Amino acid sequence: PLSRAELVDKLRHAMKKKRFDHVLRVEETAIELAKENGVDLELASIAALCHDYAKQRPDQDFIATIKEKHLDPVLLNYGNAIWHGVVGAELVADELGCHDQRILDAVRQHTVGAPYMTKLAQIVYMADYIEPGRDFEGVELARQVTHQSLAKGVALQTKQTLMYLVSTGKPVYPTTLATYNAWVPSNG
Ligand code: DGI
Ligand code: FE
Ligand code: FE
Ligand code: FE
Repeated sequence: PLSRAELVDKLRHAMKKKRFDHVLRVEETAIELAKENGVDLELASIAALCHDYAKQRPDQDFIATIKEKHLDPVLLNYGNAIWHGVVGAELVADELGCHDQRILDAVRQHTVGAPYMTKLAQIVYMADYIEPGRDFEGVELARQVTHQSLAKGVALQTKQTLMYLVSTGKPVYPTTLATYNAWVPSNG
């Protein structure tokens, strides 16, 4: 497996500086959340660093991967927002040589979540949402809630995301809705 330094070097070349700086802030936040929740710090670091690896890839790379790996064809109805995590995990495995399923699941689930998420996957999902560079309305509440309870943070983000998608008429990926049903009614 790659060392953190090797990984950071690859990431620096895989994305623009603004995205790379976001990735480093997600790592920093993921490590904080890992300390609070008894999760391995190195796993949190590596998963956070990998989460947006594929964000700046052309659509064609994702479309080719969906076809070659016979991933769910429903994916073809979506775009980069869904692909960079769900399909991006395949590129993390193939191109970064990361075959740790715990890390790949966290990358796969970082945008759409999942009905069952490990603590590590919850941490990456939340660190992406509350890292110090985020400044949407309600982010301060999201930070407080997440440091209080990771599960309540997951529920809050999932509910906010679904409300945003519905209010702007954007298509909801089926896993996003399944995440809502699994997390929101029980952690509202
Ligand atoms: O990659 P980042 O910008 O750091 O963050 P992210 O991977 O969490 O992506 C967030 C975006 O993804 C946000 O604009 C909402 C969008 N998104 C999340 N779930 C869905 C979705 N977009 C669509 N169309 N459908 C979804 O189900
Ligand atoms: Fe992302
Ligand atoms: Fe996110
Ligand atoms: Fe991100």
